[in-house]
Amino acid sequence: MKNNRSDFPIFSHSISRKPLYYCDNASTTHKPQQMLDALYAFYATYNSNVHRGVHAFGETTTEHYEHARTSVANFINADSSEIIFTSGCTESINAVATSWGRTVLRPGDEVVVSQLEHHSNFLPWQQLIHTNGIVLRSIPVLPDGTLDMAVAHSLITSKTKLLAITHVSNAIGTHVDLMPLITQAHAVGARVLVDVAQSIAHQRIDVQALDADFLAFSGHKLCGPTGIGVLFIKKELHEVMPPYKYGGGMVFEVGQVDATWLQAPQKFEAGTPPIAQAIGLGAAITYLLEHINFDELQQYEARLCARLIDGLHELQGVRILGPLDALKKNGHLVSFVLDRIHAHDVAAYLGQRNIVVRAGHHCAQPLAQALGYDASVRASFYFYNTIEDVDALLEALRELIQAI
Ligand code: ALA
Repeated sequence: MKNNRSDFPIFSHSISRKPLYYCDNASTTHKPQQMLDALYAFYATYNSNVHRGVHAFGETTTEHYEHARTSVANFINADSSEIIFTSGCTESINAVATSWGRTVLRPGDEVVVSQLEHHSNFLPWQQLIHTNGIVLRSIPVLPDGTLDMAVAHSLITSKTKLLAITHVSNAIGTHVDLMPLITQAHAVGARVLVDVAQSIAHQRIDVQALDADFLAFSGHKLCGPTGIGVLFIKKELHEVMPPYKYGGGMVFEVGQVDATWLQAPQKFEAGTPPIAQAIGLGAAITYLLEHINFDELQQYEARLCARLIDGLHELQGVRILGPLDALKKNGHLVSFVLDRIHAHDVAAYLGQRNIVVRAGHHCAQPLAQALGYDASVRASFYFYNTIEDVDALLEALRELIQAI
């Protein structure tokens, strides 16, 4: 697969002019020049607010902003009105919990999550225990890091009002088999939120095929800027959901004691939105669609994972987390723990060699507790990674383990 590294200025500006072995794409991806150019063009040539000025600049900005919304909608097979721009995946999920959750859920209603969730798809639902009296159920993980599907099916019942589930674990890379869970949730009348933050950059997502009611992701994990997220809300839910924030740009009419709102998406986008970031995200999606074959990408990343997993097996005292056979077929990240060296120390050591990985619980503490580790080292790949990145990582680990 073509690695397109020449499109990414960061690789020619690496620290101390040493090669950069960037294996932290699950945290954030790098940015292609084409996306940076779109940001620059906005600020340098037509910078203004959206949906307000009737001057030409304002109209141009609004056109670009709404074009970005259409690009996102087309990318996931949604209608533009179903795409809400937020500050990130975290805000997207919080928006659903605040608007839909607090309005609709009653004491005793059940929300089903899983032990794989990132905190951003766990804490907003946990808070509804205190505000709305809901019951939070969690699908357990098995020792190999996959979900216990038998228990999952027993947890989704007529009391379930929402299934809020990740597509791919950010911490250990497990792909969740979503369709059986979504089908069952809908059969009992529950709504479904899918957190695709960790899959959207690596495979094509179709909200209609998934039949998700809500879908959330961040822009910065698919070559877009930070500060932009997407919340897809199925059209039939727009009326029942009140705004979750209030201010300019979202009202139809304001009276002394109440107000009426514009239709979605404006209803959910109070205040000046992340204009540059949305335009940047649109450009990032255009870049990916023009340069990346997603089927090839998945196979390529899986080959990098397989090489890393095989190499780690040869080292002493390494525990690799997650479903290894599956990661070798469709993974893009590998998490592991060294018996005698804390993950933070490993990451710091690697960092000195310009090998960038993430260490910690990866904002998924319930998962770390279930699998019995407090911190892991995570290497996560994208199309610009190469075999050399994997080999540099393995070589550094080999030296570290020998030195201890
Ligand atoms: N959620 C991001 C990660 O998993 C930051 O690293």
